[in-house]
Amino acid sequence: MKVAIIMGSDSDLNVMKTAIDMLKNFGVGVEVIIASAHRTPQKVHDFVTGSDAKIFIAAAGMAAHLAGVVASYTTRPVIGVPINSEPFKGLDALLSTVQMPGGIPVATMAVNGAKNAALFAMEILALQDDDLAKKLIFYREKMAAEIETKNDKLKEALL
Ligand code: RP5
Repeated sequence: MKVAIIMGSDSDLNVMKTAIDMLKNFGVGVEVIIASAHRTPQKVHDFVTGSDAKIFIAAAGMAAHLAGVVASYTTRPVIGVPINSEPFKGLDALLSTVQMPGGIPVATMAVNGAKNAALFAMEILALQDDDLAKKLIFYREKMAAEIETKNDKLKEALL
């Protein structure tokens, strides 16, 4: 297992499924658990300190301290995904995740930024994995080709 995804609640799975699927599609090992910084703090501690994951992705909404707490237990990279929820639409989780005090970094993605969390995790892993680096380059090329196809279709439609 290379990447561990920790979610504060099962209600975060809807967003985080994108990251899980993406990591699996790229052939990266992933473990997923639900553990809350507030509701099950001991579980967060025990999981992080016992895990062999190279990178942690922590997703939480509302007063989203999960990524910061995970980062407090490890010097491995922690990527935070603030989850959109009512009534503040993710701004609460964004600020809770991104505004870390100096010394304990969390690489914070956009609100609901599960896709970029997976990609960023793989970019870190690819520093020591040439096959994964090639897959990421291919992913970018495919994305660029899709944009060109859309551009061509737009031009045709506007002629
Ligand atoms: C956070 O509180 C979770 O990460 C979730 O985004 C939010 C709401 O949790 P539930 O009440 O849906 O379990 O800890």
